[in-house]
Amino acid sequence: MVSATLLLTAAIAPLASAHFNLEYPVWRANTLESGTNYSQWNYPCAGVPPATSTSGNRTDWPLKGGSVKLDLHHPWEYLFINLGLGVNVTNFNYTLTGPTFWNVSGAGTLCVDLPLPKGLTMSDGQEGSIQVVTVGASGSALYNCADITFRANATTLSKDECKTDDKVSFVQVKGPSGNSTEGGESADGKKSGASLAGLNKVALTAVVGMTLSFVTGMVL
Ligand SMILES: *[C@@H]1O[C@H](CO)[C@@H](O)[C@H](O)[C@H]1NC(C)=O
Ligand SMILES: *[C@@H]1O[C@H](CO)[C@@H](O)[C@H](O)[C@H]1NC(C)=O
Ligand SMILES: *[C@@H]1O[C@H](CO)[C@@H](O)[C@H](O)[C@H]1NC(C)=O
Ligand SMILES: *[C@@H]1O[C@H](CO)[C@@H](O)[C@H](O)[C@H]1NC(C)=O
Ligand SMILES: *[C@@H]1O[C@H](CO)[C@@H](O)[C@H](O)[C@H]1NC(C)=O
Ligand SMILES: *[C@@H]1O[C@H](CO)[C@@H](O)[C@H](O)[C@H]1NC(C)=O
Ligand SMILES: *[C@@H]1O[C@H](CO)[C@@H](O)[C@H](O)[C@H]1NC(C)=O
Ligand SMILES: [Cu+2]
Repeated sequence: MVSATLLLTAAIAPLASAHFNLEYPVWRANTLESGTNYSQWNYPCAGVPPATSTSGNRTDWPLKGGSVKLDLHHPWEYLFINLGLGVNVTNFNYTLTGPTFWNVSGAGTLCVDLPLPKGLTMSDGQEGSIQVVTVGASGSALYNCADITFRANATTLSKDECKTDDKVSFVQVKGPSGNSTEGGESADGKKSGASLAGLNKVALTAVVGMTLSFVTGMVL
């Protein structure tokens, strides 16, 4: 007779080892938990409704952009982090991983400070949602969302709270034109602007360690 523990472990293991956690800002719901109807396969937010004034959580996020912390479980994936504005977002039409998306290698914690796209100015109290999409080699996508309120008094996570594991790294994936100029200024921190623009002109493929540029470049 096979023990109940073994059966349970076998049933849970694929779930626990797959998909991803959105650790910060706090996700709408734990979409890895069993016994819910949520599924990370479901566009746009795993089937989880947005926070309202009476239910769900909203994280205060800085006006110029903030931290996003993920726990990734796959050997690698493509990553899109998008922003939509409003209380009940249906259109996640700003990219925070622009101009395209990232190729992330290694399972573990990825934590980045993401500036808002150039020209997007938020005011205190405005609401929005962050959508994180990971895409596998076959094109299948997983979704999680977090609801935020832009706040003048909010800060990014501290360096201690926001650490990317050594084994986790990412590169910006090159766009079809091979040209990043269009919308390529998403990292609009004053200090990093020049170096990123320079990189964009050369090649976008291997901006490894961009995390550092973001961290040092953000003026918040
Ligand atoms: C939302 O916040 C409440 C209160 O702090 C907490 O108990 C709950 O776990 C949070 N929900 C999620 C999905 O983290
Ligand atoms: C999941 O959906 C089914 C069918 O609509 C429903 O009966 C059930 O109560 C839902 N479960 C939860 C936890 O919401
Ligand atoms: C959000 O908008 C969608 C689409 O318009 C609608 O179906 C849904 O009921 C809305 N949810 C809330 C909480 O207002
Ligand atoms: C994004 O969508 C919102 C809501 O649909 C709209 O107001 C805004 O103009 C859009 N922005 C861009 C850059 O498409
Ligand atoms: C992304 O990285 C994976 C693993 O290193 C690699 O197999 C894949 O070809 C990469 N994709 C692109 C578009 O560079
Ligand atoms: C920031 O301001 C908001 C609204 O004024 C307030 O609710 C919140 O407690 C403040 N947070 C901090 C960290 O001061
Ligand atoms: C790249 O962008 C520059 C500046 O906008 C433009 O002059 C050039 O034609 C573009 N090249 C390609 C291959 O799209
Ligand atoms: Cu998975």
